[in-house]
Amino acid sequence: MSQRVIVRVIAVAFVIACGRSEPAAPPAVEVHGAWVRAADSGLVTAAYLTVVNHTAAPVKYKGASSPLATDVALHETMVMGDMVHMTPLDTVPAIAPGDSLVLAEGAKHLMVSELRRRLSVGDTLPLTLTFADGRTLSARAAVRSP
Ligand SMILES: [Cu+2]
Repeated sequence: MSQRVIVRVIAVAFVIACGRSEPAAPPAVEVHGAWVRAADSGLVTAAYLTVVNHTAAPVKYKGASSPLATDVALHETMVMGDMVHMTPLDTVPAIAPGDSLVLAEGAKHLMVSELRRRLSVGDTLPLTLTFADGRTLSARAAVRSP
């Protein structure tokens, strides 16, 4: 191969590399469908959402917080006969690759304590989720009627 051809091959490779538009990297861990029940200032409410793990490694939920609440804790609702109990969950299993952590009515949920202001329908509640690997995720939960 002559010197000239090599230069040309390199130039073409350079053009291809630069001309290719970088595809948007898929979000590694995503929050879907976050919503929270409307409630008055000072009260307790519940938030629901789904965390989807798109990474190749398990992701472990650690905690959540909101600037509009004193405390945000993971709870589980359990129905025993006609009694409904809620228990704080200190730990949940890691979310496997491709799997989700689903927080839904009558099941796991985020207990949002002592709202610093009223949450009205149409409003949003900012939430920050933290994970064991140090990753944090921001979400805005849409306020829905109770
Ligand atoms: Cu609860």
